[in-house]
Amino acid sequence: MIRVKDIILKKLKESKEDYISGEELSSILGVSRTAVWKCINELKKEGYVIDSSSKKGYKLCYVPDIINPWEIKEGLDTKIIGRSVHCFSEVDSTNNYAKMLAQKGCEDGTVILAERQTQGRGRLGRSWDSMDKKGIWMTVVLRPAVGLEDVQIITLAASVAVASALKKAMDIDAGIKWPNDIVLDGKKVCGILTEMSMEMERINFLILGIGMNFGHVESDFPEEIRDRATSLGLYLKGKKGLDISGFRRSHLVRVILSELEEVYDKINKGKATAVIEEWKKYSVTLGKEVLIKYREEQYTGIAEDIDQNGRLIVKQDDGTIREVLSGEVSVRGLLGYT
Ligand code: BTX
Repeated sequence: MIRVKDIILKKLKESKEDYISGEELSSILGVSRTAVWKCINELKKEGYVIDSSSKKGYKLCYVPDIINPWEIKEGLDTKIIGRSVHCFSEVDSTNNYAKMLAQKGCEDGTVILAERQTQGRGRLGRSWDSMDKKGIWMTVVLRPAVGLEDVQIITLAASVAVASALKKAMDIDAGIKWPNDIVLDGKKVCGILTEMSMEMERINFLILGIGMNFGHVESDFPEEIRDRATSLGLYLKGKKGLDISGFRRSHLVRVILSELEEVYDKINKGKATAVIEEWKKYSVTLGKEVLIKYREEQYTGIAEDIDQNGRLIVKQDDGTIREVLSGEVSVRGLLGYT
């Protein structure tokens, strides 16, 4: 539902350098000038800087880095992903909310974002630290037109979309640790959690949860993950001397959604091989020594390739070839595995 506040924001943005009077806003919207004034105050509380002049009206001077549907949708060039965007200041987990919406039949490409998650989830029941306003905590509901065998490819595709968005939006060269951890200088900056609902042997929907650390300083991370986690802010500062305040989460979200739509389209059109080739370009796994843990078993080997279904092909020291579809994969030199 489009709210009066959202329309006021849109009008202020359209006016750019000019003031727009309270009278004009109230007549466009069909609400009282007091209602307009209340909305302006709400926007100010959210961090928008709006100059108010009794003679000239209102002018937008500064847009904060906040997550709301207008900021996300403004300039979004996708057809499917992000047609519907839901934003919250707090949820338990955007994946949980997405699942609930998907079960109610929400459309393909619905996006859920939150400023903070109280129970952000990682894989295998682990937790995902989701600090208030410091990251992109986002889930996309997908209803792919492919079979179960391609689910893994969609997981890989999501990491390709994120890595290529980082390059396009922020000129950051990220790597992908199989299957879909995004790493910078050997530390995790983004994790992806894919969950699935099946019906009669076919995919009902996929829930693609993306957690990107954006503005964290080192002390924002819990001590136990500090040596393995990083944020875009930390990376930019250390690597390029840049301040993250020059970037907007909403812009990065848009570019991720746009890149995601591109790979999603390829998969739906049966072009999974192209996605796999792209994944290989970003890989920081292939050619490295890996430690695989799957249930009670544990072994090491060299990650040689990924196959057309997205399985990691590992060659053990004795020459045995193993195909890894799930389980815990540590890559020597990354995320604390030495
Ligand atoms: P994972 O199981 O690969 O990673 C979880 C592990 O990573 C944790 O056990 C911890 O060691 C470490 N960790 C926890 N929080 C962070 C963090 N912020 N940065 C770096 N390392 C961390 C990866 O799971 C999948 C994460 C998906 C998160 C998204 S956020 C939006 C969506 N909603 C939700 O609940 N989960 C997904």
